[in-house]
Amino acid sequence: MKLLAVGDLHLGRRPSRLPAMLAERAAELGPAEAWRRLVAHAVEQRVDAVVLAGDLVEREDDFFEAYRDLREGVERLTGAGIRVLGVAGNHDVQVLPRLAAQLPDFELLGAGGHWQAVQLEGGGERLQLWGWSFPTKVVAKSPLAEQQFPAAEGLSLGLLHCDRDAQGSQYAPVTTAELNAAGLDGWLLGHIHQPDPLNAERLQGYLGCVTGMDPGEHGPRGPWLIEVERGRVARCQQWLVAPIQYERLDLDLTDLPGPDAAQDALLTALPPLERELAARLNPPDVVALRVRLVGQSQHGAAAATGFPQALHDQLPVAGTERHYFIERIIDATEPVIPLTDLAGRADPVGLLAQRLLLLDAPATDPERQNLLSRTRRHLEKQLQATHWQGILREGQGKEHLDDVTVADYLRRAGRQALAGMLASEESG
Ligand SMILES: [Mn+2]
Repeated sequence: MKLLAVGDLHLGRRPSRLPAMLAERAAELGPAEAWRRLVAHAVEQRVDAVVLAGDLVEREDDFFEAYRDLREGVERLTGAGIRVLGVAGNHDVQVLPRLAAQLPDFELLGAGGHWQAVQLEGGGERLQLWGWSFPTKVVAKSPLAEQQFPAAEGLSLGLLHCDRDAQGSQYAPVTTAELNAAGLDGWLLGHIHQPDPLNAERLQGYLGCVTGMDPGEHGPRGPWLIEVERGRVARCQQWLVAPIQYERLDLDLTDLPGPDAAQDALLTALPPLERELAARLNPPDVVALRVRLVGQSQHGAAAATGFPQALHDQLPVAGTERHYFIERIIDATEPVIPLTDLAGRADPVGLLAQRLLLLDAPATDPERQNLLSRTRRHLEKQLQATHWQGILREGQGKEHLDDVTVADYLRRAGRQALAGMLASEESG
C-alpha cells in the first residue's frame, strides 16, 4: 500500500523576498503549484491514499482560492481511485470543514476535535488511520489527554496537527512521551514547517511544509511516500516536488585576491547544487540563495556590497532554465590578522598573538595542553553557574568540552579580542 503524507500546505501563501522580475510568477511558485505537482505524481505512481496533516489553507477567508485548487486536486485523485483524507489545523479550523462540505470526496477526519479512525486498503494491505481536527483556533489542552486508542489488528497510524514538546502552547500541545505511549505504529504530524528526518524504522514526526515560502524555510521540502508491505512500514521517502527552494550557501573568501573574486567563487559553487536539484523527482523552478561570506578575509564587507544588481536578480548557471537569485548576502568573514608578526611584540597584543599561535601547535605540546586544561576548568565552573541552567541543552554540558571545542572557543574569543585591540590602536 502506498500512502502519500502531506504536511502544511497553506494554500493562499506566497513566496517571500522574490526579485521584482519574478513577482508575476509568485502564484506559480506557491503551495497551489506544489499541490498540483504532488497530485500529478500521486496519480502517476498510483498511490492508494493522500493524507493531509492540517493547515491546508493559509487563512480562514481564503475559501474561494483554496476551493478551486483543492477541488481540482481532489477530483483528479478520487477520479483515479485515490482516497483523500485530512485533518484541520489552527489555520483552517473553520474553512476546512466548509470546504469538506462542498467537496464530498474529501474526507475530513476527527471533525470538532473528536478522534476518528478509518480503514485504508490497497495492495492487499490494511491500515487504520486515526485523525483529530482542531475544533477551535486555540486548543490549550493536549488532544491525547484522556484518549485511548483501542488495540487493532494490523498497522495503525495517527494524523495530527499539534505543537510537540512546547509546554504552554495554544496549538494542541502534546509531548513525545504521549505520542510514544499512545500505542500506534506511527505519527504523521503537521504544524511545524521544518520536517523531521522520517524513516521506516521510526515513522513519527513533522512532515514539514510542502514548499518553503520564506528564507527561514530553507532546504528540501515535499510530501512523504510511505509504503506498507506485509503489515509493516517498509519504506518512507520524501518526494522533492517544491517549486521553489530557499537555500543557504557558505562562501569561503580565505585567500581570495579581492572582493570581485567572490562573484566568481559563487558562480563556481552553483553547478554542484544544480546537479543535485536536477536529479529530483520534480526539481524547483526557482532557487533563492542566502549567501554567507565566511573565512578570513579583508574583502568581506566590499564583497557583500559589491555584487551587481543583475547578479542579485539572476545568477547565470550553465545548462539550466532554473532561475537562481540572491535573496541576501551576509558578511560573516573574520579579519586577517598577521599573528606571527604581532607575536614579536612585548605588549598585551603580542602575548595574545603568542597564545593564538600556541593553539596551532601539535596536540602533544605541553604548553598547549596546559592552556587547554586551564580553559576547561574555567569553562566547567561557568557551566555550573545557575544563570546558565535551563538554557543548556543536552550535549552542551561539560562532557562536551573536548580539546577541539575548547581550542575553537579560545580561537574565536582570542581573535575577536585581538581584532578589537588592533582597532582601538588604529583609532588612537
Ligand atoms: Mn499550524
